[in-house]
Amino acid sequence: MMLPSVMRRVVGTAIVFGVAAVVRGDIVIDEFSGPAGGVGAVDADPGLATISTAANNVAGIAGGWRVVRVNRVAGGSGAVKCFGHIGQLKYDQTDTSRGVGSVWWDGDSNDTFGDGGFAAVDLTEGGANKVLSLTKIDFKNAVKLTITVKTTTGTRTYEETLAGPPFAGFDKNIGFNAFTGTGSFTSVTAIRIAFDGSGDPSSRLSFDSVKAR
Ligand SMILES: [Ca+2]
Ligand SMILES: [Ca+2]
Repeated sequence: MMLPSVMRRVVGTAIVFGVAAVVRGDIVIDEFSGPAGGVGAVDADPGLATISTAANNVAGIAGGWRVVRVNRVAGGSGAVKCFGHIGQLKYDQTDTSRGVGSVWWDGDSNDTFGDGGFAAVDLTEGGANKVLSLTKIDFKNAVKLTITVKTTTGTRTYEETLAGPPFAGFDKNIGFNAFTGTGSFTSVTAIRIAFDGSGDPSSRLSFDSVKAR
């Protein structure tokens, strides 16, 4: 277990994880606003065993660490990339490469998701928040999303394939009650958003922030 980290609120004052919420407002998991000069994950090798992982230590995000990880698995001639420090989370398959990727927050910088976890936080803010929101989504063609939320009482997951012509600029709000599995959003310790574009070399996905609201 890592040291408690700080989540920033759009409305209200910053609090330490685990402290009872007093002020209602969005809870920001990550707005991808830094760090300046941060690094992303880039994998140009179509082999399954070659994977790229990058971690950034960022004040104010969930657990203090953001990890991005990509694996180019086939296709094309380019790299599969995932960047999270450029004002958005961007997953891209250049030159028709195919791959999978993910971004996660679990309180440490290693390449394993969910081995640790940050101090439990109530994403519902006592029931005021109902959804996990990916803001200003921009995607092209088919990308399967798998969101995993670890809690002190179990793991919840949500899956959806975004498919179709390019879409841009909408907020995707996913109700906490749409996640299957066991566990309460009142005691969240780690979050991962995985992308699978392996079936569509022309797919890409980006969004500006992840929030509970
Ligand atoms: Ca690879
Ligand atoms: Ca970890």
